[in-house]
Amino acid sequence: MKKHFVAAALLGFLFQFTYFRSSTAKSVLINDRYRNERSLDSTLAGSVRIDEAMEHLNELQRIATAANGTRAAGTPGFNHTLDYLTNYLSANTNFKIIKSFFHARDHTLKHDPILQSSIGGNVTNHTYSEDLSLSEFFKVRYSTSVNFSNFIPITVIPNVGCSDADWISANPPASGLVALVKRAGCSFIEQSMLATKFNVAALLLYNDGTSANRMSPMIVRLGQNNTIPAFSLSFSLGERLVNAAQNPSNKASVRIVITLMNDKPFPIGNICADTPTGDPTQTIVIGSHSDSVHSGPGINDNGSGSAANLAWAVAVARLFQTTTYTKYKYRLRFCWWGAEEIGLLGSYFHVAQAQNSTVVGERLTDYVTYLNFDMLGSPNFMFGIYDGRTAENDTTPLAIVGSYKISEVFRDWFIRQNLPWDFVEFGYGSDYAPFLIQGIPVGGLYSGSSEIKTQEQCDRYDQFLGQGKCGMINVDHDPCYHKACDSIQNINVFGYEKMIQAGAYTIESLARQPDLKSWLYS
Ligand SMILES: *[C@@H]1O[C@H](CO)[C@@H](O)[C@H](O)[C@H]1NC(C)=O
Ligand SMILES: *[C@@H]1O[C@H](CO)[C@@H](O)[C@H](O)[C@H]1NC(C)=O
Ligand SMILES: *[C@@H]1O[C@H](CO)[C@@H](O)[C@H](O)[C@H]1NC(C)=O
Ligand SMILES: *[C@@H]1O[C@H](CO)[C@@H](O)[C@H](O)[C@H]1NC(C)=O
Ligand SMILES: *[C@@H]1O[C@H](CO)[C@@H](O)[C@H](O)[C@H]1NC(C)=O
Ligand SMILES: *[C@@H]1O[C@H](CO)[C@@H](O)[C@H](O)[C@H]1NC(C)=O
Ligand SMILES: *[C@@H]1O[C@H](CO)[C@@H](O)[C@H](O)[C@H]1NC(C)=O
Ligand SMILES: *[C@@H]1O[C@H](CO)[C@@H](O)[C@H](O)[C@H]1NC(C)=O
Ligand SMILES: CC(=O)N[C@H]1CO[C@H](CO)[C@@H](O)[C@@H]1O
Repeated sequence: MKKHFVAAALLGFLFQFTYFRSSTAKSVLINDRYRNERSLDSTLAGSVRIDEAMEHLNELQRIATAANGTRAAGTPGFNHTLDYLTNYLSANTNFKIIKSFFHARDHTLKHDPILQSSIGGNVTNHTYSEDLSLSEFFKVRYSTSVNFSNFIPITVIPNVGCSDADWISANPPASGLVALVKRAGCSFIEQSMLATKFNVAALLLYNDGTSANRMSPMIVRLGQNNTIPAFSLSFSLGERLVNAAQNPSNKASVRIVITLMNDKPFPIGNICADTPTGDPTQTIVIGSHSDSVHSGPGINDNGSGSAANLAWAVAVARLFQTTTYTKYKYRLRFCWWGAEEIGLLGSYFHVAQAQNSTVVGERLTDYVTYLNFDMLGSPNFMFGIYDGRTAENDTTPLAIVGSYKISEVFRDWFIRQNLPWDFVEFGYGSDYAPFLIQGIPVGGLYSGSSEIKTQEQCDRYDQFLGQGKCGMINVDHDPCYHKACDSIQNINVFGYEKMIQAGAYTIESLARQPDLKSWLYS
């Protein structure tokens, strides 16, 4: 018997939480320490085990450490993560495991890109910043890498570069030059496809300055199949270059350097595991993402969601093996999405696949609801619950009602457990987005990243948790968000355990609804 003791004194200032883990407990269906279902208001919450989730996180940390400190999509650490998830699921559940691969490109920059202009022999380095209001130019998603060995002349595309005629009349001709194109009525993708057709060396898209919010560089996303380098420019830089190019004696030209982590399309896997029982035409999907950013091991973001998802799946499988636990009326589908960090690619792909499908159980219409679990173990955590009402502009009114009902289920658990909670707004930041856009009610938990813990929040958490237990005021919920220090040390085990229990409670509550569809969609 291997016993081990984990003391998580997190960053030296947060909760201390100590627990035992006994590996023999694996053979026991529900060990006594966790059979406090009444006090947790849920059998599933009582049987899901934090020690198992921590074991998964330790494994993800080992995978990252052995693979250059990252589990980003396209790296060996990502593949090893998928292998770990599938092996664990096959060894510990009788769920049907589906792996589906798709190709994607990573547009993560290795370092800040460079744009230099030369006007009348004067060379200027233009300002790059991730803050658009400070930036003269900005990266473009799915631009290719490039390193100009010298300055290449600019040509200004007449009108707005939305038709062949505009490009044909460019003087000098665009071929081999850098094309400067204004934001227009047509899409950036259409402009980039014409630029490709006319063989440019690079494409500079600039804002049109028609209102105060059209001055800075734009967020531009080209097609995944794009083959040219591109930047977006502020209105003022665009204007300056256009004016300079008007006078041929200026020899207006630019030098561009863009270095991406991985320029080539590479295969990415999604994994889903289905309960063998339950109505497949009324499926509850539970998802988290399996990749990390390049810059770190991603143990909280979003290893904590992945590990919790695995712990729930195994807890459900274990309960289903008992005779006392009635199986759910609905099928559960646990999924781990690839490539969330480079644009929610895995979940979008899955939803697109489901929209195409005519196979019973695989169609989008078979999905009743989606629960998203991303960051759950933030060191300076909040008990964040997505507020369904804030989904208003991303979905249909019906899905808002259902999403808010799910928010209430989560909230009720925290209230019953005498724990604090916060409602947080849906953004566009995680894998719930493609489901919500399709009108599927979604819910989920979020322990916080780069928002700070406020005084008010801290006072409220202290009231419930005990004086001095709230964590750090005016400090980020996760100071290691997207950094190398997002390691196994970056998990608040107390907060993480509560989030895992809250998730289990909600999964079980939804799965036990006598008529989930009408409850959600009424
Ligand atoms: C590991 O990371 C370093 C620094 O980012 C990089 O130079 C090196 O090529 C990487 N090695 C592998 C095997 O990916
Ligand atoms: C990851 O796995 C896929 C599919 O098996 C494979 O094609 C790819 O080369 C692997 N990537 C790495 C970095 O090992
Ligand atoms: C180049 O820069 C110098 C010094 O700032 C300035 O005097 C000159 O007018 C500039 N030339 C052009 C063509 O902009
Ligand atoms: C401009 O950027 C280049 C490349 O990063 C650098 O070598 C050069 O010193 C910079 N020049 C100025 C004037 O900042
Ligand atoms: C770009 O190419 C030059 C040589 O032409 C080289 O010195 C420089 O390091 C390269 N820059 C990057 C970022 O690859
Ligand atoms: C490239 O992608 C864009 C947008 O995704 C699409 O409209 C276009 O048809 C694609 N082109 C090719 C040649 O596949
Ligand atoms: C959906 O179907 C279209 C048309 O058959 C196909 O081009 C596309 O690749 C499919 N998408 C997915 C995600 O399967
Ligand atoms: C959502 O839409 C409403 C009106 O339809 C608008 O007032 C609100 O600003 C929008 N919210 C966001 C975040 O776009
Ligand atoms: C819920 C949440 O915060 N998830 C994070 C996981 O990683 C993505 C990509 O970096 C973030 O945008 C999300 O905010």
